[in-house]
Amino acid sequence: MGTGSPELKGFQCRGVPGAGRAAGMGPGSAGAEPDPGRYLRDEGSGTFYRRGRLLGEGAFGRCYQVTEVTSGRRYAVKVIPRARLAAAGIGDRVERERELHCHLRHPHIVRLHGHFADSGHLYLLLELCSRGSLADIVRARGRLTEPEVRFYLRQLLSGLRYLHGQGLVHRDLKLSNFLVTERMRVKIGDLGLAQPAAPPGRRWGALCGTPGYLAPEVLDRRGHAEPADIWALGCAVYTLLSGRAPFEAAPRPELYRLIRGARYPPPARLSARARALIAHMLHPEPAARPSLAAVMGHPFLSQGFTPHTLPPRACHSVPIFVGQEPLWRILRCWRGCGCVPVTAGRGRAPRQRT
Ligand code: 9ZP
Repeated sequence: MGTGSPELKGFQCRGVPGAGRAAGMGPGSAGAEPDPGRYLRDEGSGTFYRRGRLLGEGAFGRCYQVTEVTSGRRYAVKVIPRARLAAAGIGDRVERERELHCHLRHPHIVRLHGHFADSGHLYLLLELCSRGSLADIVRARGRLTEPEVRFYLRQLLSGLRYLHGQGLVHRDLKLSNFLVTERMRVKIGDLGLAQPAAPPGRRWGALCGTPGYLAPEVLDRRGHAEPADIWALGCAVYTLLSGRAPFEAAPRPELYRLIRGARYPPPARLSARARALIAHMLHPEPAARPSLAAVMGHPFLSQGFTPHTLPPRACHSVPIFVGQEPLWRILRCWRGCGCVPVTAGRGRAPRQRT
């Protein structure tokens, strides 16, 4: 099969510089091997990439870390076997992701650097976020502190404001799509389901997204617009702060009943502001949910302490904040210049800091 086959029309070097036809090198390049070779080659630009470790598996294929051989630059690559593209809708979905994504540029949206293809696979070359996802962090930590959630949430809101400003709804916001960079910044990834907002009345063929984070109007096919992203973000905030998802019933009908009624277990040990924000974001009526600007201005975000940075250790253990600075910054400053940093008064300290 050549790159000119109909389902691969988007993979012929449109839009993204450096992309083009490619040849998988090594054992994986022979015929329809399921795995890509040890080296990947973008034939269009002649660039070689060394395949590193498997990062995970997605709906369409595997994700690996790769290193561009000459520059040493690292990327995450999504490897999609051509065989999967033949399945109903998959080719279109991948093509849409590529087409939408390659135009997006924002510090809190994962970058799509390019794409290429060889005889067996398509490759999406994505920005590497070396500290994994917020799902990984919550798994390791149990739950996060309110200052940390403010830190991540501000960045996610900024990325989402950009996406919505482009007329796009993400439609699959969840912790495993929130990726953390080496420098502890969070970015929204996986735009495979992103679409222009669908007004009420327009019906979708299939329910898409992650079942536990689907908004009531999405379940009932009453439209899939920006408020559905706010709902999913509310589910993410709940999960970050409490360590469990708000809607978890195993059988689907029961899960959907809980979602429609916005009936979730009251999150334990949260500040009143956090509880109020979650209740507002998880309102069953989409029109009653806050806008992005209203979330940004909510007392949970505007009145609590937000750290400027987080130490990488926060991926594994609770960061200690002394006054309004994380301990590591104070210690670093002590070591460096013998002074204690002056903390900017950014509102009252939160009640919950565990
Ligand atoms: N996770 C284990 C703790 C469970 C990891 O080790 C890990 C490490 C990563 O980088 C070293 C990483 C993800 C998990 N990085 C990363 N993953 C991405 C990604 C960017 N960086 N993406 C960019 N766009 N979409 C995402 C997506 C596909 C490439 N992922 C991952 C989501 C799950 C697996 C890969």
